[in-house]
Amino acid sequence: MITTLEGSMMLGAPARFGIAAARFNHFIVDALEAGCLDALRRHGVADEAIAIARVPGAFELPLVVQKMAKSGKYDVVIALGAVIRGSTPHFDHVAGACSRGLSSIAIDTGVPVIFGVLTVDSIEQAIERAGTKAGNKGAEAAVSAIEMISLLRGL
Ligand code: INI
Repeated sequence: MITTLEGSMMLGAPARFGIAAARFNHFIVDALEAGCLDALRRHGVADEAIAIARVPGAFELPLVVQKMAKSGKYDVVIALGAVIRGSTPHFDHVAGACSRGLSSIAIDTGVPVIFGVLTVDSIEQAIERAGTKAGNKGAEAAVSAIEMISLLRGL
């Protein structure tokens, strides 16, 4: 018989959620944060189980996520941000450093890190993913966080 290990969307025991949110492109990130909080609450997570840290931009997310992950205070850390290519030469540096940093933190600490960072070509694409026709990446991040906590508890 095959044993299938997968996370549930219902958390049996309470869990603590750390969120790190970038201020850059805040009109987009605020919508991701609202979607993330709404999804957590609708899955029964109490506000007291959520802490939010704010950082200047996506480039700063990995350091703060690392400190949160190492603190022992959170079962998962969700990173929220929006890196928009637009006309800035910064894009590849910021998006690359952010995604590489975040993925290595999860591996190094064993604490799941959820990538709720939009990396898009235009503001229009960002808006589509921040609560309009392509859903809300922040809400998806919240659901992924719950699934990862549940999965890791069962491994
Ligand atoms: N930060 C973002 O979060 N998104 C961006 O699109 C962005 N662009 O394009 O420049 C951005 N830059 C700021 C960066 O994250 C740092 O905060 C800044 O360089 C200071 O270290």
